[in-house]
Amino acid sequence: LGAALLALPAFARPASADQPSRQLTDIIPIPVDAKPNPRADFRLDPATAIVAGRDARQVAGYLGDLLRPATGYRLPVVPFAGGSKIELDLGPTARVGDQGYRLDVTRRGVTIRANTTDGLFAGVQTLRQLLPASIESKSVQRARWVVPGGSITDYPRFGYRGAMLDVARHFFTPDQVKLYIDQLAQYKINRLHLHLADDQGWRIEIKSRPNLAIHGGSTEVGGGTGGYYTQEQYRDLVAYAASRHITVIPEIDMPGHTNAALSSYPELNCDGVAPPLYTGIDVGFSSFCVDKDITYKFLDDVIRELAALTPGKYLHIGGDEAHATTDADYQKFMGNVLPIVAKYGKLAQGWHEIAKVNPPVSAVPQFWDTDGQDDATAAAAARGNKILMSPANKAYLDMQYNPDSPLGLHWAGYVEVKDSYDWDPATAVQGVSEQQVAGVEAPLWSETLTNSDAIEFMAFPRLAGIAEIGWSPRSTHDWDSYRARLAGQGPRWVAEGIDFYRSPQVDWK
Ligand code: TNX
Repeated sequence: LGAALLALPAFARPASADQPSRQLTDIIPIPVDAKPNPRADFRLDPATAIVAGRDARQVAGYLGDLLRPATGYRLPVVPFAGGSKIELDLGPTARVGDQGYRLDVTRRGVTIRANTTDGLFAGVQTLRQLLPASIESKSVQRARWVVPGGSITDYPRFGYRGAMLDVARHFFTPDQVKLYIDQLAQYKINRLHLHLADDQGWRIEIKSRPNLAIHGGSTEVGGGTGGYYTQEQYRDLVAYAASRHITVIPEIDMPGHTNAALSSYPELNCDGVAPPLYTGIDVGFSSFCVDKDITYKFLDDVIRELAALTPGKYLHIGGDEAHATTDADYQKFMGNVLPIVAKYGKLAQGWHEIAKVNPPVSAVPQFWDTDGQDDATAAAAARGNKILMSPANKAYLDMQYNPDSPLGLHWAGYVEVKDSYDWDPATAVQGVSEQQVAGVEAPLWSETLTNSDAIEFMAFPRLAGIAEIGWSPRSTHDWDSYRARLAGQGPRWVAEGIDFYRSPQVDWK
């Protein structure tokens, strides 16, 4: 009987245990182009090797580390192999640009091709999702590790697909940040914006201004002991992110959101008196002293040290909710600070309020409002600035899902899974079209969040939707398709230990 069945064409055979548990398009973000070939499924076996040249070895090592725990296979990384293999091939690849990849699955193996290691890494994330969910398990699983046959050609809609973590309102340890980095990477997020300073805490060691971390980092919302990253820890975090093909963008918020700094150095205050540390959650009450030269000497020190720690091109200078700074002072302040950023070889990112000061066209205003309208942002786009999209009522991961959500805020409304998926960056802000959009970012503010479970509950599932909006073509946008694919992520998150929100809008598997 077995032989007779095998004589039938594949589509006529009954579902065999070797059939893949997934379709080629059953992934998030959904790929640009997929051509299934049901006769070309590939099954990983104990003899499969990972083939990579020297330039691809880092990604190959990451892939091996990903697949070994659940399969229990050796999966050696080798320069050549004749038999069953997953091959990472760095070289000229048509259509996919500098972040995309091509993935081919045949009976004999999987090949991922890309122009860059970023592209190979993105392809690895796709391969990961094409395997059964139990691949995410940290212990050996009995499963048939079948990858569906066919080809994928895939590349992102936007170059910038980010997440922000607020480590100022509550401090998160380097290990907690690394865990989040690993979670982000699987959805092809390639920027991590770290909100390193706010009224409640200063979280990065500045050697020329030690009291910022020692005093300014000594508490957090609710009065806990806070914390900060030494420069060594911070460099290690940046390197860890880079190993996941994620660039860190550090933010020092200014001129508002600065109570922790003002409390650390009395001379930064116009009246020379340091305010006490702050552990509440109000915004808009603090400001650097715009008229004092010492303010800019201080910021020169901070920006110089931060720039030296930052391999990425951008520093984020905040600029939001400066309610305690007059408009004229805001103009003057940013007029002094933007040249300091340039002096240390960096480009500026800022919240969209910086659009008011007519910043250089290289500066990236980050739109966070809820009404899709800001004349200064539209004017900046018209002058040539790229705009980063983080509309709070769509992209803010710290908004409650509904009135019963145990964590989060709701000043921008309740944001259910469908709300966070239901928008288009190209029409999110009046006067800012597709070509003027740098990308998308999902900020996670931490007034109400104190640990990784809380981060996960707010980020998952909404982060996956923001990632898809940033990566997949507009033409693929479809709630029913997304919702079905999202359901399939549930078992993966369970296997990974991610404590996600089981939204009633999704029929979880
Ligand atoms: C507004 S939106 C802020 C943050 C808060 C957040 C809470 C923006 C740029 N600033 O200071 O943490 O709301 O959702």
